[in-house]
Amino acid sequence: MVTSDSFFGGAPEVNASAPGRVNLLGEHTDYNDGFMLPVATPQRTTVALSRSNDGHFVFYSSTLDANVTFAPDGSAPAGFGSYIEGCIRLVEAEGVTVPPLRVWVSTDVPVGSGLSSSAALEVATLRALRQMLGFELDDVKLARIAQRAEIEYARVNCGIMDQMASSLADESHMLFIDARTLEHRLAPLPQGAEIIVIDSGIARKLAGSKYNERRAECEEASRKLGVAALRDVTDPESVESLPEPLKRRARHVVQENLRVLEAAGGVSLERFGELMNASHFSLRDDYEVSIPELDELCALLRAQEGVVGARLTGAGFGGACVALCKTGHAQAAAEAALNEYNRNGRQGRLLIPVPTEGKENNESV
Ligand code: NG1
Ligand code: MG
Repeated sequence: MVTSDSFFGGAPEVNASAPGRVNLLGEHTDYNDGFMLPVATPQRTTVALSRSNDGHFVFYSSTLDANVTFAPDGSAPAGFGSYIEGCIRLVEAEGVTVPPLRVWVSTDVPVGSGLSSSAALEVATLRALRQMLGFELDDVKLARIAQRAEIEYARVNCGIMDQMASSLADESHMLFIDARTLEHRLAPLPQGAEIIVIDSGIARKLAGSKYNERRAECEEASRKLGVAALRDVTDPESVESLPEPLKRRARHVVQENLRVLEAAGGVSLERFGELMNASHFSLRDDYEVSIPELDELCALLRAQEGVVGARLTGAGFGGACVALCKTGHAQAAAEAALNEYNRNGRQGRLLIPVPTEGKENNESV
């Protein structure tokens, strides 16, 4: 593995970082112009930059131990380089001159677990570019450019939640986001709350196609209801007139937005847990994006002492579950749920609270 010092032959010119995110409530609402409540992860991605002296762009990922090199009029091959190249090209499109750069990336945000390592990479890259080149870019505009990098260069048709969260959230607050206006505010976590995130170990292979299918179903439901987006449904009963499966898809989105608005207004830890459970059942039964492993993992988490609610987080079809519990219970609850879940050869793993090496070695047996 190449260290930052050896990659740059000394210290880089600048260094910036950005977190991943875990969404506590408000799933499949961002592309419906709705509301959500993500929190920043303790895991972060760091991007270091220096001007290149051979006229080429060189990107190195210490996590993948891979690098890409290309000329200024060329482009990065598909992979981690396209996220970085997208950020550079879109900053250039804003009128900023970007010289050929050496870019070093390091992350402890798990890739492919639904904690949005891609948004962390985009936001950290844009922060590093802003710092090095000194252009004006507020944090909301930065999130928009990051989202465009993902859509146009990494070819993932994502909503705005991940990039807004990575750009503006912190670890000890929820970030309330209105995906239509991009209005946002930090809201305190329910009093006495601790977060648990466990990766189910099931990769989200179907996510691409089903994700887009759900987006299309929501658009069709909006058309039939005569609204611009499901966010605009004012009478929740009106969705019941839709044909199947649009009725259940729309019901999920409309009710999920109501749950977020209630939670963002400030509720007890117990009530927040109920809203998370309701979100999971709605994602399972109406939106149909859960899988048996996520249902089981959530049920195991709910059964632990101190846990008030659990749900799948992210798009579904695999990936992670998030739970809220009373302060002081997270470690024990997560370990107990994981031990049970992993009994039949499953590969579940704790993401939050972040396991320390020592703890993993000493306590997991
Ligand atoms: P995940 O599954 O965490 O990557 C995806 C979308 C979000 C949002 C959620 C569902 C991407 C990159 N992100 O998140 O914008 O729509 O699903 O709430 O596709
Ligand atoms: Mg992503």
